[in-house]
Amino acid sequence: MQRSTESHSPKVPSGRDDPRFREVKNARDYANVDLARTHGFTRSAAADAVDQVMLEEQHATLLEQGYVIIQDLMNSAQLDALRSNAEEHLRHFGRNSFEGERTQRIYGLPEKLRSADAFIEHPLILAHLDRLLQPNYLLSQAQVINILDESPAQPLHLDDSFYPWPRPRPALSVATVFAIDDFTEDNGATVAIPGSHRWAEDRYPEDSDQRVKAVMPAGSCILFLGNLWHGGGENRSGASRLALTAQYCEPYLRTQENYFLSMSPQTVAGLSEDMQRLLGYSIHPPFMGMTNGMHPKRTLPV
Ligand SMILES: O=C(O)CCC(=O)C(=O)O
Repeated sequence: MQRSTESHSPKVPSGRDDPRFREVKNARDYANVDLARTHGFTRSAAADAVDQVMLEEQHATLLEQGYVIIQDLMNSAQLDALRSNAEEHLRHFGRNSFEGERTQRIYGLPEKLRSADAFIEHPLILAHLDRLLQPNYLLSQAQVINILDESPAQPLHLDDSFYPWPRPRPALSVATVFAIDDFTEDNGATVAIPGSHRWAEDRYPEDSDQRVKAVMPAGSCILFLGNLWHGGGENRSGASRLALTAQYCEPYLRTQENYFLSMSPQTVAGLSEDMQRLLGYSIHPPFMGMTNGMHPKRTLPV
């Protein structure tokens, strides 16, 4: 028996005057036309309110050195909340010398630790990212890192080296490391090589290169470009060093953590606009990130 197709026939737009119709003639139109229509970059109102003079000074330092240390970003209540939430998850040690055999890491923070949001979406950090990356940049990964006493230094590395464009080039990602404990000379403060974000592909750190330790009080942060050589420091202090790191990448790149799998839609629906955007509930024009031809936010429960 032949089935009737009448009820399934699509509504055909009436022609070029139909507001739903967008003409795409060539590659340039194709890249600029918002085929997903509702991708609009929802700017963070809090990031817009940041002191622009201070932001400009920090930005200039960041571009010059490849990093900037920003003090007093988080208050003691935010640090305490993070510390107490993290405690129950600090069970695993690194699986290799890069992660650190005497280093504990918590992955998947946006699902596990609500107290991490205040670090990940800090308005000043977002204001910096707005200057460094394209709209709708993504959270690539976020971790709590606890470097235990007697941990050797982590190998120096770049955070965006797995994207296969030869250096020198602009950074494809940007990272923070927040001090939850004070970072001191001997407890594993992040180590960076100033200016190394300008190095070519075939240049590697030598002993003679200047190294800087991000010695800073708890609540401060080192913000750095993904093409800067850096690593966790050696800890010989007799105590552990707790930190939170978040990495952000251009909106057209694959993220390190897959938040679509590690986070339930119910959890995402309850998050701020900024967090939703960072977690990939956005469109990079013309339609990267769509779900069934729609804006991915339309998949979230209301
Ligand atoms: O713990 C730190 O200070 C830096 C960690 C880091 O760079 C990394 O694990 O990729």
